[in-house]
Parts: sequence; C-alpha cells; structure tokens
Amino acid sequence: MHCAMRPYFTVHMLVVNALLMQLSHGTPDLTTRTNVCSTIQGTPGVPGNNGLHGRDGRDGREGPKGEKGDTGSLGQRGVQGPPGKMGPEGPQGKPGLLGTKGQKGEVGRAAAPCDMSRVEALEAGLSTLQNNFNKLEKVLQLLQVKKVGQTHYATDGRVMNFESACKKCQTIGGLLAMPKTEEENKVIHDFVSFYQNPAFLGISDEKKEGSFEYITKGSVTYTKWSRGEPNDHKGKEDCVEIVSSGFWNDKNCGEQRLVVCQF
Ligand code: MMA
Ligand code: CA
Ligand code: CA
Repeated sequence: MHCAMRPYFTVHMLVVNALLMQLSHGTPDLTTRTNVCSTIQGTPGVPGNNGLHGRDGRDGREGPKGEKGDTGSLGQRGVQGPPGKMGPEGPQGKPGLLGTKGQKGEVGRAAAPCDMSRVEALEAGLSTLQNNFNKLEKVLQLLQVKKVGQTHYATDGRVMNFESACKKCQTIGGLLAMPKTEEENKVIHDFVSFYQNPAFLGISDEKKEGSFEYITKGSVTYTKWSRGEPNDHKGKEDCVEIVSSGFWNDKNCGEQRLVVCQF
C-alpha cells in the first residue's frame, strides 16, 4: 500500500513538535554547551519518549508470471465458406425422347427428261401386255375358261376321283371349284351341261360327318343342295357333286367326276 497520498507537511510538523518536546524536558541549550569545557559535570537527563511510527516502505517489485489459464469455451460457428471447385465430367446420359415431326419439305424437282422416257417405255410395254391379256381371256372363253368377279373357272373336260381332282388343281396353281354365289355356281353348272358330267366341288364332310367345310377350311357359307341331300347314303358320302340340274348331292369321294378348277 502506497503512502504518497499522505500530506507531507503533517509528517514535518510531527518532527518539529518532537524537537520542541525534547527542549521542554531539560535538554542543554547552546549556552550550556559552551560551558562543557568546565570541570564541573551535570547529572544525566531523563530518556525521551519513543519516536513516531516510520513512513510506509516502497512498493515491492513485480511478482513472477502466473500459471497458464484453462482452455476457453468453444467460439461461435463461422460464416459459410465459398463454393468448392467444379467436379470432373459425369458419364454420358441416355438418349432423349423422339422429337416432334418436322415440317413438310419443299416440292422436289421434276424428273430429268431421260427418266420420263423410261416411264413412257414402261407404260407402252404395260399397255401391250394388257392388250395381249385381253385377247387371251377371249381365247380362254372358247377353251372353257370363265370369269366371275376376279375368279377364273376352268376345265379340260377330264374326270377324276376327289383326291386326284383336288391335287390336279393345286398342281397348276389353283383350287377345286368352291362356288360361293349363284353366279359362280352357274358357270360351273355350264361346264357340267357342256361335258354332260357332274363335277366335284372343293367341299367335304370327311373331317366331321354332317359338317361340310371348304378344302381351304371353314364352314360353307353358300349351298345349293338337291331335295333330301346331303343324306350320306350308306354312310359313305363325304364329297359333293354338282349335277345336271345345277343342284348339289353328297357323293362317294371315289367316284369319277369332272374336274373344274378355280384361279
Ligand atoms: C340317290 C340318292 C343320293 C345318293 C345317290 C348315290 C340317285 O341318288 O340317295 O342321295 O347320293 O343315290 O348313288
Ligand atoms: Ca358324309
Ligand atoms: Ca347323297
């Protein structure tokens, strides 16, 4: 504790008072002292009172450095850092969806003159072919070939059993005649009349008795049965013939009948 704040004059006055008190208790003055050299010695004076308490000492020197303190508490979270560097390129993606249809293109240029000559030549060839075909169809009429719609019916007047007649027509690229309209039935009837022989049709119930189907599969859609037919006479009639009346009768498949094919 420093004492510099204590007023200095107060200490000074205390010293002066102490000196004055010594004087009042019989201390020899200057006049008396000059008489020391005299041979007569006086008696010793009474001891003085103790002095006042001394002034406070000076402040001590700075002490040694203290021990290291404890670790402080965790600080507040810092602000977000800047974005990182761009990563490496990823793998190729899947193909995109089909785009919308584009606009119609411009009209193309006209074909070169040489191309036109080729087309004209082809057209001329086609015209000649058509004329020859028309003539042939007329000749075929004389050879017992008749046409109904887009179907041609033909016969050479020969007769065969059902299986042979069926194979014969297939071999030449056709089928045993299967009339499905009155008109078609009539042209076959005409052949029957001309050759005076009934003809086999491409129809039978061999697969299931009583159920007549085309040789090309499927139940018949048109029929022209004679009265009382089909009767499966003696249980041995699974094929169909067209007779002189133009009507149909179920007949034994082993019989010999006119072969009429359709193309
Ligand atoms: C009769 C009749 C037909 C049968 C033939 C067999 C003449 O007609 O019964 O249904 O197919 O005989 O020859
Ligand atoms: Ca039958
Ligand atoms: Ca019959």
